[in-house]
This record gives sequence, C-alpha cells and structure tokens, in this order.
Amino acid sequence: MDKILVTRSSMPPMEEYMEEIKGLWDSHWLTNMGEKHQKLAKALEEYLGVEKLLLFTNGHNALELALQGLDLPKGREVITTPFTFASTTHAIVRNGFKPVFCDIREDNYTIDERKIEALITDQTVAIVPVHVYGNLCAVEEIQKIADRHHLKVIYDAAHAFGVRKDGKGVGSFGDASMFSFHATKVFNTVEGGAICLHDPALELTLERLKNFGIRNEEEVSFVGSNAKMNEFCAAMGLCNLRHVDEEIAKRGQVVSRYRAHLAEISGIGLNAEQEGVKPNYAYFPIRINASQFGASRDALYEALKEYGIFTRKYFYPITNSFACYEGRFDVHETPKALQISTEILTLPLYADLPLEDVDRICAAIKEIGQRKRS
Ligand code: T4K
Repeated sequence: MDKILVTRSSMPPMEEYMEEIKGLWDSHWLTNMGEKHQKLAKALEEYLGVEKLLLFTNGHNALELALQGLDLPKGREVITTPFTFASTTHAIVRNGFKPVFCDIREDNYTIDERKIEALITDQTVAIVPVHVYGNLCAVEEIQKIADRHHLKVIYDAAHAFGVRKDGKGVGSFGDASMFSFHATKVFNTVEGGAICLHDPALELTLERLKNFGIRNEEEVSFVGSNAKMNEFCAAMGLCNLRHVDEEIAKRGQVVSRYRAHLAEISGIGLNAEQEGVKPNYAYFPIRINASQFGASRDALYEALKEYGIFTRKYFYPITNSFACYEGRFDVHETPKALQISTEILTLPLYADLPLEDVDRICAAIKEIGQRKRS
C-alpha cells in the first residue's frame, strides 16, 4: 500500500532548474543579494500584489527580524493566538516581548477580533495575527483596533501565499506580513521566506538586519542576523513561480473532491469558504465532533495510519501549552483554541495528489466512522 503523506513539495522539472542555475557556475555569485535574489523579489512583488517585498532564509527568521526591526520597547505585550506553528510565539518571545494570547474564531480559526480590545493594556505594542491555513483574518477590523490604540500589526501570513481579498494581496495588510516559502508550502524556495511592508525606513532596517546589521564596509549599525536567501533557493523560487497558478488550481480540484465526499459525513466539520477571498488551498483541515462521527480526532488520526494515510494535527498542541513555556501561560484563557486543537486534523493536500487518492482517503474516513459507531 502506497503511503500518502500530509503534503509533498512542489518541484519544477529538473531541466528547468538546471537551466536556471547554470549561470551560477559562470558568475560564482552564490548568495548576498545576488541577481536571482533581486529578480525573485521583484517577481514576487508583482505576483503577490504588494508594494515592497524582502527575501529571507526562512519565514521564521523573517518574522523574528520584522519584530526586531519595528524597534518597539522590549518587555512589552504582543497580542497573538496560540493556534499556530511554534514559530509565531517563539518569534515574539525571542524578541523579548510577552505574548498575550487571544482566542480564535470558531469559523476560520484566525484571531477573534472581537476579543482583542479587552486584552489591550498600556503595555501592548503590537498584534501578531495568523492567517492560519490561508484563512484571512478580519483585517479591516484589526486595523481599526490597531489605529485606535496606536499598535503595530505584523501578520504571520506563512500559509497565505497568493491569497487576495477583493483583489488586494494579503501581504498588503498591516505594517508588515511574513510569508513562508518552506518546502511544504504552496510556493517554495526549498527554505525561504519574505516580509512585505510599506515603510521605507523599516525596509532599510530589515535590509541591514538580515545582513548582520551591516551598513557599509566600515559601519555596523544594528545587532543583526544572517538571514539572506541564497541564489540556489532564489532560483528554485523563480522556477516554482512559473508553475504556481497551475499548482493552486490543481490544489483547488483536490479540495473540491474532498468537500464533495466529506460534506455529507456527520461529525466532520469543514473549513468555511470566505466571501471575497481568493483562496490558495494551502491546507485542508477537518474538525471532528467525536460523538457524531463515532471516533475522536486522535482515534481517526491513528486509524488512518493503518490505511497508509498520514495526516497531521496542525495545530496541536497550542503554543501556550508548550513545555518550553511551562508555568508562563494559562491555556484556559483561550478555551476555543484549546478545544479546536483537540478536534482538528489536516488531511493530505498537494497539487499532484491524485483524485483517486482523495477518494481512498474519504472512503477510509467513512469506514472508520462507521466501524467505530457500530
Ligand atoms: N508561521 C506559521 C503559521 C507556520 O506554519 C510556519 C511554518 C512558520 C511560521 C515558519 O515558517 P518557516 O520558518 O518554516 O519558513 C512544517 C514546516 O517545516 C513548517 O515550515 C510549517 N510552518 C509547518 C506547519 O510544517 P513539520 O515539522 O510539520 O514538517 P515535516 O518535516 O514533518 O513535513 C511535513 C510533511 O511534508 C512530510 O510528511 C512530507 C512533506 N515534506 C516535508 C519536507 C521537509 C516534503 O514533501 N518535502 C520536504 O522537504 O513542519
């Protein structure tokens, strides 16, 4: 039985990549904002519909440096959600801020904007919402709150490559947005990431922060990091970008097939489609109501393995319950996130996932539910 994993990296034809990297053997210019780096940044600005985009080694470093670059007073509070990958919370903590966790919305698992204002204190400096699974946060409402309280907004848009709201690129909301171009993402540069922003001063700061804080050969103006995307990764990005529309369309077909099969199954909740939002079909989460379905999320996760189907519990456990934060946060402050994290399962999804495999996965889910109920 062939194993089906939760995702599989998109790759361009090998010859296309070889052609793209050939010139590197002539130039010997492998990193430090080379030609491919610059070409990719420009191409992505256009594709994503954003004003300015800077490339990084990965999404995490990009987010961490964006938070550093805003130069907010250390020790202050940053409102975010715990229903995310470790990166979001770690980026806040590693910058010396205190994460304050806001609960999430039941319908799309993003930050519940109606609960943000109650968490704002005189210590709050920023909001870091997550467009989780590519679902768009309530960007307009969040901006209004931020404006009222003079807060910065940095989106974790790791999952939201290519998502648009009423035609506007998702990366244009807030003060900055971070995209991840990790191998597992809709668009990948093997490892990679980006920050989209509007403020030229922040742009200059981030250009320096990702290169050790170096201003010129004789001057270092920031305690920076090394987060420059290299030319081989940028080349992968240039190739993958040529195919990404097709990839997203194929992902859309997989998602439609899943929806057609699963909508009917009692106890399986599907991620709501958002009006006015062009989706990227980054993930396919299902929410299990154990008493209706007949089995818990964990039981389904284990049982699917017997069929060779390897799903993932993105995002369980929630970040405010991580061992590394023991004693620092109270998970019961985000009861919805806590509950949803025990009920959510992300099913296999990638452009080349054969529709017959989707049929097989759905048949297995049905069978497991029936078996457990009887
Ligand atoms: N914010 C959010 C909300 C995020 O989700 C992430 C990353 C970040 C920030 C940080 O962005 P980056 O710094 O990573 O750019 C994976 C990814 O490593 C991570 O990028 C991603 N989120 C997270 C949700 O998923 P794991 O530990 O679950 O990945 P792993 O190695 O178990 O791979 C999952 C599946 O992907 C495998 O079963 C097969 C497939 N795969 C994996 C790799 C590594 C491939 O097909 N090719 C590959 O090269 O974290």
